[in-house]
Amino acid sequence: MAGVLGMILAGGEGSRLRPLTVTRSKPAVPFGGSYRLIDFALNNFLNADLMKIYVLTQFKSQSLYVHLKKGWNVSGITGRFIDPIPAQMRMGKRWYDGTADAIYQNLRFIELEEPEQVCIFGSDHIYKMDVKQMLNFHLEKEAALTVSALRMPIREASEFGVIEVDERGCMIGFEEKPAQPKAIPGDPEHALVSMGNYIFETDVLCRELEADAVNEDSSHDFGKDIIPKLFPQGKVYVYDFTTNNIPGEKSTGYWRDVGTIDAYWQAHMDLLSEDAPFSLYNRQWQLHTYYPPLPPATVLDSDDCKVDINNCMISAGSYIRGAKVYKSVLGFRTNVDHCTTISESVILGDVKIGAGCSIRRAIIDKNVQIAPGTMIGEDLEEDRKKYHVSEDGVVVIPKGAKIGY
Ligand code: ADQ
Ligand code: ADP
Repeated sequence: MAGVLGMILAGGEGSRLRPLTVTRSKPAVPFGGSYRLIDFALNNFLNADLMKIYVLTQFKSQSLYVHLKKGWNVSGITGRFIDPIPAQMRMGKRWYDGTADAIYQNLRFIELEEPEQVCIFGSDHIYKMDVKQMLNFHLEKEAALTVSALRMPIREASEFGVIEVDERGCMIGFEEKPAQPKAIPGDPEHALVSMGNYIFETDVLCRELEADAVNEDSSHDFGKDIIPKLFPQGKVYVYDFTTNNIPGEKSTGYWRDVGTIDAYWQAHMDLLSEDAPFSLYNRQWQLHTYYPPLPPATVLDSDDCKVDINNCMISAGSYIRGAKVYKSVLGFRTNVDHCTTISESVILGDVKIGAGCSIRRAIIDKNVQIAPGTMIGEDLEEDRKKYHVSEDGVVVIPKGAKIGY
């Protein structure tokens, strides 16, 4: 992987994930108790031994910076780096337009590294992919660009780039977020969609970005502009994600776009489901992250309530006394007091929940304090007056809120 450079697009605003993205960019959103969304993309590179990575940030990047500095610092090891690049207005007084412009404004860093291939990956999905296998496919095909893809139910495909492919895996059609997605031939229920991960030959990338930059009709986006222009030249190939093998696992093709509150909540419930399609426990594919210096979680009875916990993930530093917690993910330093019941909820951490509360189908952001006796998720009509409630009825308590005080 010596001649390969990784560029991670981590500037996503994540407007559909509000209020979780009010203070932080989407890749910095905590996930699964101890991780942040960007960790999954970074681990895909780390586990493939690709360790020259630039992380391109734009919106509200401070907590992402802190996470990278504390958890992903590889400085001092020759030939390895994970360096955040802030948006610096190198090409004039403007932020990045689209994703292609984000790379174009940083072409200088690619030129300095002189890689043969550049892997441009998004950072807001939950999945495991051995990037080396995708690179081998790219090299075998002698592709100019390889795009990874998977089958998606056709009713959801309008949110993605929809691909047509020939029997050799060569791309013969591409439409970014079409209103009427084309089905896979012989499979009317599914479309083949782009995962937003690209491996480019460096010379092709530089050539296409230079040409795109002076095209006034372009929105400077890979999906909208670069791929539609490049694929008719016959050198863009499509990598079937379901052929990617993760050591120690059967391929499930698990890939989740957690772009909405409901998808984010559901991906957590997936972690807790029987026969979970996404495992955090594979020792052959360790999921690295920043882990704060905290004691193990403590769970104990109180004088008046027996603690009862089932099907939960509880992060370090948590303290649960006499509470009942079911099918929930609790982040670092979650403190739950006696006679409180929590179910089907996601707690991001640094949260204090008083005694006698009832919390159902909720997402509770960091630094929240909930007063004793508070009900959340019991009466959605009431909750809607005070909190953000998703389409599927998940209540979200924003970062730093003091509820019931
Ligand atoms: P979108 O889901 O619309 O489509 P987009 O908003 O372009 O994705 O974001 C892609 C990645 O780039 C994300 O990781 C995001 O955080 C990051 N990003 C967005 N704007 C950025 C900016 N200005 N600077 C830096 N990073 C930025 C894309 C493709 C589709 C494909 C889906 C898969 O265009 O074809 O199907 O991803 O989710
Ligand atoms: P997160 O909620 O994403 O975990 P933290 O509370 O851990 O964020 O903060 C991480 C870093 O981001 C800290 O350095 C903090 O000072 C900074 N930070 C948090 N919120 C904001 C904000 N609204 N504006 C600027 N910096 C912030």
